[in-house]
Amino acid sequence: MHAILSSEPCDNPRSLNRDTRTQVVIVGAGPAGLMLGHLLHLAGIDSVILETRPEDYVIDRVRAGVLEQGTVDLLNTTGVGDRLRAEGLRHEGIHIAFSGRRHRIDFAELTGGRAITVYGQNEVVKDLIAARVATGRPLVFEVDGVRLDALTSTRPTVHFRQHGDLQTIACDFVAGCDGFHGVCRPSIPANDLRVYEREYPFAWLGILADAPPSSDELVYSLHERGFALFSMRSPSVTRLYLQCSPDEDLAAWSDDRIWEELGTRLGTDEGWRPNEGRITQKSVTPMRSFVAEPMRYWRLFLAGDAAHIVPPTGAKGLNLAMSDVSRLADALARFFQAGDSSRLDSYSDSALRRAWRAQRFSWWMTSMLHRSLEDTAFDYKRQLAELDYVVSSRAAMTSLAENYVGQPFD
Ligand code: RFL
Ligand code: PHB
Repeated sequence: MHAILSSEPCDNPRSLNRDTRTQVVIVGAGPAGLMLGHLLHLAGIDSVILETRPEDYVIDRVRAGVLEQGTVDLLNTTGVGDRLRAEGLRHEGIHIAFSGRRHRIDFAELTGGRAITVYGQNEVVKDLIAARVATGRPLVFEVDGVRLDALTSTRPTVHFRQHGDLQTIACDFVAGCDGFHGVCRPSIPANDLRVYEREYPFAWLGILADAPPSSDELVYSLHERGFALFSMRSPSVTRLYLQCSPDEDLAAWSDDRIWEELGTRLGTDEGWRPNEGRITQKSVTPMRSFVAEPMRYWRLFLAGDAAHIVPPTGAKGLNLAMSDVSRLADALARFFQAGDSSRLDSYSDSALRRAWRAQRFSWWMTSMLHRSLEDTAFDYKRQLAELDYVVSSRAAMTSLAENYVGQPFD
């Protein structure tokens, strides 16, 4: 038998020397896992966070950029919003562009003052890692071979390797925050899980460029040649996306070709177009809608991309992950503090309700703004008519605005 140590604050929180016992093992140090660890810490609940990738990789991964008000409120009220308040860019609207014109959707006016904040996911992750390290609680990078055991008992175990050594942690609960390709969801027997899925016949080619944003707000554009999105990360960095094929060869996209295509798809008749600059990052992201139900298997709870994926057009993925873990932390706190398991029992249903609303919105934005090879001239005309309706009807604009800024976390 191995000695069992508590995972209370320890001398070297990035390394577990002997087998450990904790209340919650959190698998994955993305936004979901790190935020859950932070919320549990604030509730006085012990956890160990395990991550396969190195710390630098987790921080440098370029992904989401749009935070809903609910995510901003969560970061602020839990004491990790200092840099977000100083550096985040508050946006009270977006532009929708088609047929050579941009149309503004005024979120603040349509939703009673709600807004979004542009702040990179990697900055959120950096802030949450700093908060975790300051607590001295374990956050272990570069583990491998993570395996979950005894999930149907009241004492699950998690096995993994660290520096080649086999380790085991005994716990009360496992939180599967390990993203779409993680091990937690596949640890649930196939008969106990129902999966709903849709793949899209296109992807996004994304770039980061050292160029001051030429618009204060995001621009979502439908062009005959496909979708394009203008976004940003800071007053000197622009983030841009182009619809491309899922098997697109990045090597075929020189910087000149990327700028030309972005100018064509985003440029307006009045002469607005993105500023160009040095491209510092290029990647292709496939698009998929995916939901696994339920989000619980006995003592395992799934949260974030481990349970659901949305296409990025609605900017919902990171926000859903944050709303899941806020709900899960509250449920775990009630269990540990008052022996009340009712919120754990309702976690899956309530998280799925929000996830399906985000699925619907993300699918709708995606289908309205992208072109498929199978689409006919009729489909394009229908898309333009839908966009025309969306930017001219107050009811339609309000529906888009309400969904985009997101409901408060419940
Ligand atoms: P993550 O971020 O994938 O983190 C999971 C972590 O688990 C680790 N892991 C494991 N750890 C231990 N053991 C294992 N066996 C493990 N297997 C995996 C992984 O290394 C990783 O560190 O999931 P999480 O935390 O649920 O967060 C979800 C978000 O990352 C995701 O939904 C968003 O990035 C989606 N998304 C957007 N969301 C928004 O809300 N607003 C946006 O503007 C937005 N834009 C985007 C996006 C995603 C994009 N891509 C690249 C998919 C734009 C793009 C291009
Ligand atoms: C981003 O800035 O990366 C971004 C913005 C809006 C989206 C998706 C991604 O819908």
